[in-house]
Amino acid sequence: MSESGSQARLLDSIESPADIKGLSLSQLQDLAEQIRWKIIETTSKTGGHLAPNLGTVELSIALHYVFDTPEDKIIWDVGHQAYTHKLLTGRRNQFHTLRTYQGISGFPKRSESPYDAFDTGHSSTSISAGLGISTAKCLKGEKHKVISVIGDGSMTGGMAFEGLNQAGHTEKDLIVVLNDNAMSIAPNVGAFSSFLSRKMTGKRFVNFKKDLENFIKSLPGVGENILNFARKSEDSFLAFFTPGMMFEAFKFKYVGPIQGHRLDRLIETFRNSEHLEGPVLIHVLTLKGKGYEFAEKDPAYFHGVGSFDVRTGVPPEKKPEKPVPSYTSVFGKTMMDLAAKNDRLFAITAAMPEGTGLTSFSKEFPKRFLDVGIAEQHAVTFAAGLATEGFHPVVAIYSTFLQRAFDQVIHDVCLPNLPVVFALDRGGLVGEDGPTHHGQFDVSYLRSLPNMTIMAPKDENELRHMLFTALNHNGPVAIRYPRGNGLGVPMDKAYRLLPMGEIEILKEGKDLQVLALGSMVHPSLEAARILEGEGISAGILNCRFAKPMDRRLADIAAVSGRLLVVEENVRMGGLGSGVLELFNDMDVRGIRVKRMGLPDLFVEQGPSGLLRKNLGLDAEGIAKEARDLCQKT
Ligand SMILES: Cc1ncc(C[n+]2csc(CCOP(=O)(O)OP(=O)(O)O)c2C)c(N)n1
Repeated sequence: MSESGSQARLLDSIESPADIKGLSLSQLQDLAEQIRWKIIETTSKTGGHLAPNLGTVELSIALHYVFDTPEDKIIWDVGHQAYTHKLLTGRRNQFHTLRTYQGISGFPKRSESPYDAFDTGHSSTSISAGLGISTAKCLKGEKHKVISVIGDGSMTGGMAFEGLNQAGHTEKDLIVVLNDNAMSIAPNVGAFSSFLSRKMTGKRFVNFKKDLENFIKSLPGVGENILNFARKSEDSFLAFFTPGMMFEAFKFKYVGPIQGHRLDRLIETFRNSEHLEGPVLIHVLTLKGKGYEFAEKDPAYFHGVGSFDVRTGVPPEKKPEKPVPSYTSVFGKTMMDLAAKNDRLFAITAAMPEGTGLTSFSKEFPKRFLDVGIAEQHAVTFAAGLATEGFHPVVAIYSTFLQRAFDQVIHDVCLPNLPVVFALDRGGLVGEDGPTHHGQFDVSYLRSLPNMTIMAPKDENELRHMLFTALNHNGPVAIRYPRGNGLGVPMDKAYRLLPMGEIEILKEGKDLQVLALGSMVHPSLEAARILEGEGISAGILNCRFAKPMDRRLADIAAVSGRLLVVEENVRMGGLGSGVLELFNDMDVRGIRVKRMGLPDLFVEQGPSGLLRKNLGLDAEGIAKEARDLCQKT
């Protein structure tokens, strides 16, 4: 595809959805092409959720064409597919700043625009939020429409069904648009997905159909008529008896499936739905990556990408001095290695096989791997069930998404003290996805749980030993590690059991001790080198375990009487708080403790390195705090 100069003018004239209301169908189609191009061009520089957005161009145009936003509310589930919505709602001129530091967000944000009805980033929330908005509007006597747009992947989250269940019960006005592209990030999974995409072929479907036909035939009076109607074509039979049936059971009026790249069909359907009362579900079929051949061919890769060359779809060539593996890939390889020796090891992901490094594992050990869909709560309790039968499940999950399963971690894993390992990828700042995705809180939210052990490796080699240690421990363990590449350290051949709860002393020091957790260990070592040049002798302690804590810490820190605690987690309730609690419980006196970590706010988006620097969580920042601590005491 390419963009001509005359085409560019149409998009350039759109300041708000009002500007598209008077356009003809062919102008709207031109606009769709221009928007596609703009999204490809921009994400090729900024990175972003390319494939999901290419699939929702026509859908977004049609919604804004028919409905009167911002009074009518559109809630985008996850919100990773809302770029067209952003372009149509006054953010065209800032679009080049997408996902950049201080630029516009990659997700809807109420503080960014009155057209963003709800802040999103985590999945499966749009039906509940839409229902809340609809209920409020009803109480206020307002008649505006509420539209929740949710993908088939996000529909696998239990919360979506909780919303459907309530919507059907209260019969509130709500339009749910199901954007069905048969993909989550990876191909969608589960029985619901088969239902939607009509994979009910072969023996199972034939049997199902036969049983259904016999049943319908037996209905006195009406059976034969229904059957004739349903038999008109195989297609209508399927449409009649599969997705529609299921949503109608939830008391939704089902409309569809609609071709999601046909603007005329979408517009007509949305117009008709405006007059329907109660909950309505419009089933729209789209193609993930539509219009960009590389994304159409590999929608999983282009789900969320870094920068790439538009002509080839390939990322710019970076020539590393030596290849450094990511923490994610080291985790994935270690899992394969350990699974080969331990037939009780079982790996679980919630719709992120690639993101958590488990794709190869899933191929090598298909019976001991499960992608549960976007269902973190289920993943945790499913793991707990496995553990009760002597298995050793590893739930590989991003730190930010485990938040959703907090009660399951407490009630189903920690309370019965089951040996479930949580591999928390992306612990700490994640960069351009911003506050919805930073792993800011895990140490705080896990530290208070009885039986829980929390580890954080200083490098990718230690991650391997931690996983090995965790799998030899008879209780819950969380290992949190950062997004991105490791440090390129040599990898030990043999696995080692790390002494539980023990600090590793990396460097002795007489002026102060720095207790660093995970990603903060190496910047602390660097800080020690800076300080050395100034005549300050800093001891560096690799904390390794945020829980249990090493009671020897009091003696180690007593050497200098100064302890600086550094972590990439919120200070509140984090490792530093743990140290203060420990010292208080032990009645330790005479040690000045200073805490460094993330502040008590949601950290913005931007390159992680820059964000850390701004927050003082780099070598310079640590050295500065160390200096202050030495001067003040
Ligand atoms: C609670 C939660 N878990 C995981 C994710 C990561 N995630 C973002 S988008 C996505 C897939 C969504 O699939 P779908 O709703 O079908 O949208 P599509 O990308 O296919 O358009 C996943 C798993 C998330 N955002 N929230």
